[in-house]
Amino acid sequence: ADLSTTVAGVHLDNVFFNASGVWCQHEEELKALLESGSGSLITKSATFEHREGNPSPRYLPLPGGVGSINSMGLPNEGYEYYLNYAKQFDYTQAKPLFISLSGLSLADNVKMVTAFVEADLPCILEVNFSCPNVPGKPQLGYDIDAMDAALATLAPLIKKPFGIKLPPYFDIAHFDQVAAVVNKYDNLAYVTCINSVGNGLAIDLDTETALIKPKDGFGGLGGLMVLQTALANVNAFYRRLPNKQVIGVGGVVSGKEAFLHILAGASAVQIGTQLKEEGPAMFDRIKKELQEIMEKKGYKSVNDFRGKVKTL
Ligand code: RRO
Repeated sequence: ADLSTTVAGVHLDNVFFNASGVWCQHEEELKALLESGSGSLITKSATFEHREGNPSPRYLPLPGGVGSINSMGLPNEGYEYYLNYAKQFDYTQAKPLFISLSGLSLADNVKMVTAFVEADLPCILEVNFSCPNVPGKPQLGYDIDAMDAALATLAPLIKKPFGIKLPPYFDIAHFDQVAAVVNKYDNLAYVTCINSVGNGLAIDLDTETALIKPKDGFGGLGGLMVLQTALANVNAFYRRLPNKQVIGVGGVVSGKEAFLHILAGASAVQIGTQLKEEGPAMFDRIKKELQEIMEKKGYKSVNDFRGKVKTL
């Protein structure tokens, strides 16, 4: 079966890539993604300056395989590192490069975007409006007017197709309001749904202690426990953004959840927690599993079932 797709005008040999933040802070990790079975790769969200991030422990898988909690706090090498990576990237090989930007202010996003635009590279920018883990910095995606103002500045600067990373929403009115903003910007080509479910608290029973150190133990939840929230967000935006695309992320551990994301409307599927736990060899396994499901069901390509979830 054909797992290829197109996002923001670029071709991916298969729908899978890493969720930004996982396996993508340093060149060695990005190299492993390039050599893996993924269809693409995206870099760790960049800030204007290098950041160490929050104190450790700051990421843990949760018992029982239900998912993970993280409060990384945006550790990254600073945008110039990723700009240099994008400049030396071999665009003749098969995988397109996505670059995630997460400025701590609109001014920082403007400076970073401007530098990438001036470099005139064929990579695709994904602006992260949803980091839940920087103390004192609320997620922009939960302030719809601020998000609109940021897009009003950034979309004309970027000019070509780009994407944004959204937090999960839990109310139909919010789906409507966010979609109305997103639909105002023609070159905003896709939304990536969802970032981690912000500010959960994982506690160990025996020690009666929070599992991670930053923010009194509060951190973003990912993995299987967020699957249905992710599917709802993918489908809500798929239905409301007829001229745009959705990248699905959240709760994908096997071919089955990837199939469900595509059925909900995803044009590509990113994987975070499971990639962190299993490593890049995961991509070959999950491609095989998705292919087996498609063959059993008689689907020849992902276009045959994308967005075709039935309702009662
Ligand atoms: O670095 C992080 O703490 C982080 C980011 Br920027 C994000 O967007 N989502 C997340 O779960 N962690």
